[in-house]
Amino acid sequence: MPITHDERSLAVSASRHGVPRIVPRPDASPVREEVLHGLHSEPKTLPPKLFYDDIGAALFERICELPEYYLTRAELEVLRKRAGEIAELAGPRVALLEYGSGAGVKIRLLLDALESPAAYVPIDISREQLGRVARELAAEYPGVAIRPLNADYTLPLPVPPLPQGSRRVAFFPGSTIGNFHPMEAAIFLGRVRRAVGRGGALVLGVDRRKSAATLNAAYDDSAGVTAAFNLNMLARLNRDLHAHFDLSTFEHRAFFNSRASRVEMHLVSKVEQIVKVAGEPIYFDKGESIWTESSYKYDRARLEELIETAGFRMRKLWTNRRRQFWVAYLEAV
Ligand code: AVI
Repeated sequence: MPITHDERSLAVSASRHGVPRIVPRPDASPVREEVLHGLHSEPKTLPPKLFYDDIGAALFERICELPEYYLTRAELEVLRKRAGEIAELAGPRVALLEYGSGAGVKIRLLLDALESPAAYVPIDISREQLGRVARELAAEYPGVAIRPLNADYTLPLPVPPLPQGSRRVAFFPGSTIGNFHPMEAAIFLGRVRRAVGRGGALVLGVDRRKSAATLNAAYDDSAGVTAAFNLNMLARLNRDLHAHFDLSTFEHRAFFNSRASRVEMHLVSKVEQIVKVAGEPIYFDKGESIWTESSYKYDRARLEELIETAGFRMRKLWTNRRRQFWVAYLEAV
């Protein structure tokens, strides 16, 4: 699972006899330079895409079921209620592109509601999960061309050829847009805008700004699953990048930064120490942290600003009963 890719490391699938195939990539290890650059920065950082090796992807599935982590349930509530409206807006024979397809739960709601969907392109960095989901969907939806793309979707990527004349509708659920800095979010959505083209659309999930207490609990759950998810990043570096992190000397910390409107996740060193990473010594003060993730929370004004900057127009904005989460239907302008 790469954290960056080039043309060679992109694994584009070919569908043969309806069975999606993922072409093996030559390089599946995290990129040393990006990790070392982050660990030599001030403050120290690691990119959140490193969370999602196979263990991290499984831990994230568990997070989505935690009582404190309301995001997934709130979004599913909206998608279940509005799938028919989304299908009406999208029209027939749509080619769906999902950025970060994960376990493939939400897409089934759209595939079931859409009229004769033509194609589905799941894009994900977790290769094992992508292959499994693509195979399952190919069996369940034999009329839909499944074209999995094993890639880091935060970077520019080539979209595989799709059925002629089909409208492209992108799907970016889960409020993963919140994991981008707002400026990067606009650049990323601008790329999505270009991928869907004129007449295309985007179904976007966005977490709403809310009380610090609710947000802090969602990112520091009582069962410690989010802590395990965060610490797995170091375990992964030990496995894949010959790092020597002693996980018992780091602790998970998550809090809502109200001024920046984001939840921050950090791994804090409990002791002064030097850790060897890919052959290089990294010095940690006691209490020094590695910033592993930001999760920006949007109010209406900020969301509209983001959407407009990226070249979309808001056609519909739905929320769940408890008004925690938005699903937006955006049209490319
Ligand atoms: C994937 N992403 C939207 C999650 C979030 O809420 O920012 C990742 C996550 N991090 C901790 N818990 C969940």
